[in-house]
This record gives sequence, C-alpha cells and structure tokens, in this order.
Amino acid sequence: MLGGTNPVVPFVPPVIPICYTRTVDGNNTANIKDQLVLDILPATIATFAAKVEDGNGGWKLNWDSRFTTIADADNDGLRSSSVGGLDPDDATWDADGDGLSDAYELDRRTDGLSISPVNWDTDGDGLSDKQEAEFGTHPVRADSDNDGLLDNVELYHEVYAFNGTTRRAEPTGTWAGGWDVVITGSQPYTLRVSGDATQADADGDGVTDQAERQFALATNAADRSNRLGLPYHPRIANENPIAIYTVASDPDLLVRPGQSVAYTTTVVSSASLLTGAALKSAALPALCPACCAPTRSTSPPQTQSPTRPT
Ligand SMILES: [Ca+2]
Ligand SMILES: [Ca+2]
Ligand SMILES: [Ca+2]
Ligand SMILES: [Ca+2]
Repeated sequence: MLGGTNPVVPFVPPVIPICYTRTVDGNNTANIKDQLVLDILPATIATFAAKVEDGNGGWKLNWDSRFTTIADADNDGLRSSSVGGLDPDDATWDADGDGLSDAYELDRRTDGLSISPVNWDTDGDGLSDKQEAEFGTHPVRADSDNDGLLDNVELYHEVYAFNGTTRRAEPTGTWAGGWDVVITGSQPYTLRVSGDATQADADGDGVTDQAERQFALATNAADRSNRLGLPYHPRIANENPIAIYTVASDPDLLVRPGQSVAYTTTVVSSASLLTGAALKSAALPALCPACCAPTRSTSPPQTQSPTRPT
C-alpha cells in the first residue's frame, strides 16, 4: 500500500560486473627518480650487521660509509662514550668478561660499591666479581668480614682465570679455598669446610673463623679438637679454648671516689697451640671528671704461658 505513514524504500538496481577485453595502443612515461630510491643490501645478514669502530669509542654499521655512530651499539643500556655516554666498551655488554654487564656493575656504584666494569676481580682476592655477587661477599674488599682471612681463602670455590683470547674470565676446573676438618672416631674422615666470609664468627661460638682454621690445621693433632675431643668446625659451635675468669674485691662493683679496687683476671687456655701467646691487657679510660676519678693501678701487659687443664 502506497502513501500513509510508511517510508518508501527506493529501488537501487544491482551492479553486475562485466569482464571484457580492452586494447590500449601507444606509449606512456613518468619520472620516478625523485620518488624511488634503490639500494644494494649486503649479501648476508652477518655482513649487514657487521660494525666498525668510528675511531672515537663508538661503532657504526660497516656496509655503507654514510652510516653514523650508533648510540648503544652493544645494546646494554649504556650509551657509547663517543656520544658522551658511560659505556667503557660499546662493542660488548660485558667489558671485563666476568659475566656481569657493564650496566649492572656501574649501577652497583649507586649502592656505594665502587665495583669496576673493566676489572673482572675488582678487589684482587681471586674471586671474580660475579662470584662475589653469588657468595654475597664484598667485591671491593678482599677480606669482606675483616677477620684476617681473605675471601678466597675462607670460601671453597672454583678458580677462574682471564682468557686473553676470548676476553672472558673462565672457570679452570680447579677448586681452592676452605680447609680440611678431620672428624675423628672409629672411621675418621676429612671434610672440606668453608667459613662465612660475611661474618667473622660463622657459628657465633666466640672462636673466629680464622682461629677455627688455625686450630683445624694445627701441627699438633691434639689442638685440632677441643678438650671434649670435638674437632674445631667453623659452622658448629665449639667450646672456646680460652676461658676468662674475673674477680673484683668490691662485690657490688660500685666504686666511690678514692676507693681502691682489686680486679683480678685469670685466663685459662685448653689449647697448647696458644702456649707462649702474649696476653694484652687494656684499661678503660676513666669515665668520671678528674676531680672524682678513682686512682687506677694496672699491671703492664703480661706474657704468660697458659696451661692445659686436666
Ligand atoms: Ca662485567
Ligand atoms: Ca674479588
Ligand atoms: Ca674474611
Ligand atoms: Ca666460630
């Protein structure tokens, strides 16, 4: 029904594609030299990616002399020195070959560690900077815990050496560090142990790791164990071979001005290794003003010969 309120839909004839043959005669030309640039790429990907030094610490692609310096040729996050960056060698992400990236080693400086990105063993203790990171030791301090044992002596580790050909610090297959502890008994056996290079006394028994090592390696076999026959081990608490007893003549230890106090210290050693060792005494400075400071009498440092109790 036409008219009324209903919309009228217009009629659109369908488009029917028709294939036919067209013939064109003559010539046509167009100038494309300003729109199209042709280049000849290297024959291989390796040649395409090959770089050459720019003579100023930077690198650039080698297959066309018109290339300019790449800001970060080794893609390690550090800009080349030729563009004012900090990368010590923009040809490799790891300039000293220790397994730690240049960026990581420089970042550690923000933690206060002046670790070197061009020296694989910054503190020269025989552990590479990467090994120090794995052990948790100080990469810039050869004796991390200041106990008298260098980190490489204190820790059993694989020895690394720098390979001048590969420019990398590589494992040698040999192991060093730590020391032997002989476990006595009906079937004695020898155990290789390590101290804790991050704290002077790994087991907190009052015997430093250095002393534990000295006892374990003592020439006299009797000194390798404490008086209970237990061998000194840096990870197992031992009874300290040195006992110190003190007695004061004033029981409450409260001293009034002018009072004299006798303070006696007795040192007993159960290790013959310590025979002949010097005992050094030191007195605390007076904490009171001079007007009320007690007079103090101390014996000079004494050298004694400790005895081994029965
Ligand atoms: Ca490195
Ligand atoms: Ca080191
Ligand atoms: Ca140490
Ligand atoms: Ca200890």
